[in-house]
Amino acid sequence: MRRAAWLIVLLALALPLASGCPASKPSPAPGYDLGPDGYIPPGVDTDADGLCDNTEVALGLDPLLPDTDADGYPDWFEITAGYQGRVPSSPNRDELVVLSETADSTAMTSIVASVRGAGETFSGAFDAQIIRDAYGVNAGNFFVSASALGAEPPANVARIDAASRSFENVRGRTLLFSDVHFAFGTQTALGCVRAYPLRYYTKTDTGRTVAIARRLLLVLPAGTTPATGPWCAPTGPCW
Ligand SMILES: [Ca+2]
Ligand SMILES: [Ca+2]
Repeated sequence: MRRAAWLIVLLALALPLASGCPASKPSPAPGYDLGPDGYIPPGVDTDADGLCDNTEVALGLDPLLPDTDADGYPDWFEITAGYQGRVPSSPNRDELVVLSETADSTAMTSIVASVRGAGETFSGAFDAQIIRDAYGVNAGNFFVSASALGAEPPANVARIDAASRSFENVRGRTLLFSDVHFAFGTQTALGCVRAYPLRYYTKTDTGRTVAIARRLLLVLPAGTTPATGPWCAPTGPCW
């Protein structure tokens, strides 16, 4: 009797696996036709956003909508740049830095790093992320300079060297303020919306990272927004 009960339990556990449909398998959005056998062929991009249907279903995105969460940022961009295509607040709007596609356009973002010092020197480091379909450039192409500006409380820092982005002999819990500047300069205008993720690291003199500020540099033609677009489209076959 006990053996029969165990057999029933084992069968109940094995059946969903045998059918290939564990409870956690992502389902396509309502209205998407999986076909009679539930198979999504590779290389098909129904909404023509650069992400293949099978990728979108696997990530829980809508293969019929180029912008699943309707936040103005296309699915392909959010996935490529490490954001969440189903969360409208991602990318975080506080992280945006906006540059126009004109030679005289400049932009600045403020960085605040909270550190606890024991006499170390803390320095800032700019890092442009390289993403797919970035049209041959990244945030580094628009980077002009970064400077160490000030500290709070000021007495916790012995010396600030703006040009080398460093705060020397920091003692105690301290806020370190820096600025990062960008310019469109001589870059080529593409006439479409694009965006480049970047990081600003705060490191100790031994190279240990103590704070990371994340930013997204938006490059916009005149009169456009991420929501209105048009976005620069990804190239090549879907992935
Ligand atoms: Ca797609
Ligand atoms: Ca989106």
